[in-house]
Amino acid sequence: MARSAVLNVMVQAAMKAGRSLARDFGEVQNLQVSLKGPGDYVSQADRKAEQIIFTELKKARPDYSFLMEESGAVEGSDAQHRWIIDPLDGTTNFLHGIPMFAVSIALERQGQIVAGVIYNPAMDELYTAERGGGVFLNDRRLRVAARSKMVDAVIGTGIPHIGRGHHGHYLVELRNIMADSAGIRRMGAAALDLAYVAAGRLDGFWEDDLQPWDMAAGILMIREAGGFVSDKNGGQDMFDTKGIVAGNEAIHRALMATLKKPI
Ligand code: 2AM
Ligand code: CA
Ligand code: CA
Ligand code: CA
Repeated sequence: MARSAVLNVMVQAAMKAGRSLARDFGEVQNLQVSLKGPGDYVSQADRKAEQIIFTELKKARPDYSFLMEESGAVEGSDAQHRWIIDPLDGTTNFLHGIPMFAVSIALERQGQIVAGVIYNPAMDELYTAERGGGVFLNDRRLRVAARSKMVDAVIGTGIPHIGRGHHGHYLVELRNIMADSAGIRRMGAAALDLAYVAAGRLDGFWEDDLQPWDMAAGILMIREAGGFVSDKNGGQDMFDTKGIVAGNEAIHRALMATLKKPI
């Protein structure tokens, strides 16, 4: 399927930032690193990638607004359109030489996510989605996995640093998913995890404490792959509640039920 002009702009920006990340990944030991919060590191590589994306998108659509992990919100004259950007999802992996990291860019129009790109330069995997147009990994159209039983399902999650204070019910949830599923994966890059749900690699995913830039592109991808995404209450308020549950229809329903179980 042909990409729209705006999706092409996003792909160019993500790949240019991805090439910068790939170069820095080759010499991570030389990067300056600082700690922003509990378990939340940032490096020159994150900032450089964000600057590349900002410059590319600003050039192509000068009026649009921005929400970026490292630089925050930048209001444009067009408040109806907003880019939501994670320049490097999986910074901890990146800094440890683990090739599970990605660039994530989403476009929101009037509060609705209409396009998304996630690019893992280490594996050269480019995920693209447009609302109503499906989701692709490189040139291949994606569908969520067909497995319908939790006992067969591999479920992704992110384990929050206890110092972030949002973990609440998390250890109980972890225990119950350990009991009900075929296995749990913790890969350390939330945007990629969501892309993996869209690709049918993970049957489901849940996490409690994510930011819009971790989720925006991946949410669209899962929907376009025929999957279900909700917040922890079953609503669509993922950005404000920070929680997300995803899978095909059956696994999403089963995950919601397991996540509500007591110990
Ligand atoms: P990041 O690498 O872009 O910071 C790792 O636990 C996963 O959770 C990554 O996708 C990471 O994104 C994300 N994450 C979201 N909020 C975080 C936080 N406050 N601290 C660390 N990782 C966070
Ligand atoms: Ca971060
Ligand atoms: Ca992130
Ligand atoms: Ca990041």
